[in-house]
Amino acid sequence: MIKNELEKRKIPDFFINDGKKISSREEWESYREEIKNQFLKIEYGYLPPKIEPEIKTEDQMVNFANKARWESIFFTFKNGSKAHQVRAELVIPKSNKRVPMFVSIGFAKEVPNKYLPAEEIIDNGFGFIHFHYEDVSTDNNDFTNGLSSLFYNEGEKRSFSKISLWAYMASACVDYLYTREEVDKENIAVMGHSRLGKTALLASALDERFILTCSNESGCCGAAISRGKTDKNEDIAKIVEVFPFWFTEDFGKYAKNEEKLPFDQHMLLALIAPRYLMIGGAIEDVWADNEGQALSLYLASYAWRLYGKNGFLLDGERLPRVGDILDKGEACFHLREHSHFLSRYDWQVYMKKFKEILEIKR
Ligand code: GTR
Repeated sequence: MIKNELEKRKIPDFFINDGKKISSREEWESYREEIKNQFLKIEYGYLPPKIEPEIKTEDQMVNFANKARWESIFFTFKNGSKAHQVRAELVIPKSNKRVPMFVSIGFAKEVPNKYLPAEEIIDNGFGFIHFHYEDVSTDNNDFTNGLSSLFYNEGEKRSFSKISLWAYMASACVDYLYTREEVDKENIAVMGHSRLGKTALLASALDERFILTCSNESGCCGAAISRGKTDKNEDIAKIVEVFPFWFTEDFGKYAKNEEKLPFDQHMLLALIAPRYLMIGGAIEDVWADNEGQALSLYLASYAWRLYGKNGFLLDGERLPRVGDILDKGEACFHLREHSHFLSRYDWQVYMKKFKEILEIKR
């Protein structure tokens, strides 16, 4: 039962400002800036200052049986004497209507790739802009390469992290999509898996132009609650040991000290309200803490209710079971069979919801 699990985790109520429970949309909207700032300051670091990139495009001949147009987009960011180029792939199905899009933050450059079923996405009526996260900055402790090198001064404490840099690029993609007339600007989603699922959540919490956030198996420091982990789950101590560069330099002080955090991860999800949010889990992915992800959605739903919406609609008061697709509300969770992966099945669940969103808005 959800209630028992919540008691075990001992999660304070964070929908409280100055000792008073937040009870209206207006109160929440003024308080949410403070919550946002805490996540940036304590956990993920700030996004670097915005730079208008120079854009070059190049047509690709591969066009998915002429169903879509494919262009490579080169974003050149410049800061003083330093410059860095990130390449993204833009694929837009040919249509006489504006096309809803995914911003895909990916583990590989290639299109398609094992996590990006390009043709299936097109056939479902969606386009995408896809970039390889390590093209932005490498997934390690080196802050002197890539986009990071434009803002990083060696020896100084850094104000950003790898996750905040990747989120920065996701928003730069939206800026670019806004310049394209084929794009349905009201219907842009962000998609990320695992560490990039954490990135997708941060990107969307900060950028309200994303109507839908798909965060697949983001787990620890993503969708899952940080308090009350078991030995089998990843926790802050384990994550900062291996991946300190995903976070601020000081985040490690909350290792085995989670109760001192002035928030928990559900507040990050709450920042996405009242927009649509989909969280995915896999039953064998115990590391990511599926219960913690579901509890997080459950608690975050308070923010959706402030907008007169439902948030997460559970099936009774029980925790999700394998096979569940709990996608009736604005905040959704599905728990599939097997292990950690961004599968075709996950994409299908997310695309089905995206289509429903388009229907509702019509
Ligand atoms: C794991 C990490 C997780 C998750 C995953 C991934 O090793 O501990 O937090 O993000 O990597 O990104 O594949």
